[in-house]
Amino acid sequence: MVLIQQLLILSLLAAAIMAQCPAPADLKLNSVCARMFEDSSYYNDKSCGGSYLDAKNGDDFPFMPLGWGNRISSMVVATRCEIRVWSTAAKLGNNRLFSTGTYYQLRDYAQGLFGDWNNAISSYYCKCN
Ligand SMILES: [Ca+2]
Repeated sequence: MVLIQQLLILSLLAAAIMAQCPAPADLKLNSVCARMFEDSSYYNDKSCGGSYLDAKNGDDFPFMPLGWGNRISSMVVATRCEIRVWSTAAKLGNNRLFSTGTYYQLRDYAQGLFGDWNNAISSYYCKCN
């Protein structure tokens, strides 16, 4: 019985280590509105890779921080927060609101008729309640 419990704990630990995307509640605890990652993966537990950019509550960026334009591929939005993103700088082009949750692959989210949101975010506004 003890052995089974230990194995269970070990496998839970392994799962926690493998899962790269932070939990929306953990971001909230750290005063992050949304965490945006440069990479994604078709394996959910390998998504949220590469460098990341944190948006704080109230962050309003019509122009992306240097080097971040058209680069974000996965994202986690904190509990009771939401982020609106635009496909063109200066809040032009298409826009979409992402509410609390984990977005493993932004390529899965349609933008306009034929596009998606992978490597497409060019402006953002993040806010929490
Ligand atoms: Ca990318």
